[in-house]
Amino acid sequence: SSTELEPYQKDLIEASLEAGALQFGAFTLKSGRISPYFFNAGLLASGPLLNSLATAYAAIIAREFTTPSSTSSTSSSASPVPQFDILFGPAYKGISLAACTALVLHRDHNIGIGYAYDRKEAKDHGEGGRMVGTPVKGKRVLILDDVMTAGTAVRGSLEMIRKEGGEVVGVVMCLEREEVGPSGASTRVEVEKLIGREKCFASIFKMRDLMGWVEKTGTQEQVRAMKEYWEKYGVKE
Ligand code: OMP
Repeated sequence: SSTELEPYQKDLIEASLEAGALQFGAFTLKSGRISPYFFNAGLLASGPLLNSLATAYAAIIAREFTTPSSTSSTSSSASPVPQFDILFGPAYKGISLAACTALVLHRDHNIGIGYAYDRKEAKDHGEGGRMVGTPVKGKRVLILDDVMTAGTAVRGSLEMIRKEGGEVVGVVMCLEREEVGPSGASTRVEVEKLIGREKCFASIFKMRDLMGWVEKTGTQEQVRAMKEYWEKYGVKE
């Protein structure tokens, strides 16, 4: 049932294992669920690892959130037009990821966009406020974060951006765990409804990609634990 991994997905999964960012065992999640795997993007903390990660985010964004340039075909340097103005990377882990991805989008895809992030604690002096970076007011914003499980973090970002007058047009994650929320509905579908757009969610890899990888390279026990978790919390679609 699992599909073949793209080379960039396989590379990132292998690099994550080597860095200890992807682990198999028993982990209690923010949602209280006990998971047989955990992805800690905070451990992808070196120049080469950030390069792999930001390159993968940028490739997904260029594929999913841009429109081909409409300039005349005589222009050979026509670049794709982004469907958003600002990348928003929530504190803390999203900050460096959004910054690096904005840089790679510019350097490798000729896509120039701003980036922004929030403070965990509001500042009451200087420029004040909770947001840092390019102001989101009146702008189209793409949320970029590490992992989505039950969608709590994404909902928080969505609310914050809207409060600041920005329009959220999509979400891009490194890992989509493809789980159901408390209501039993797919978290991704619920988030897409909240945003009000179809197919506005993209990720570098998903639970099912990881499952396929474990089936090929993992132990029988790992495969069993992943399947059991999937039966319990995986989306039914
Ligand atoms: P939700 O807010 O439930 O979507 O969970 C996403 C957050 O959980 C991430 O931003 C992480 O802080 C954390 N998390 C991971 O980093 N890796 C995982 O594999 C699972 C989680 C998690 O706790 O669900």
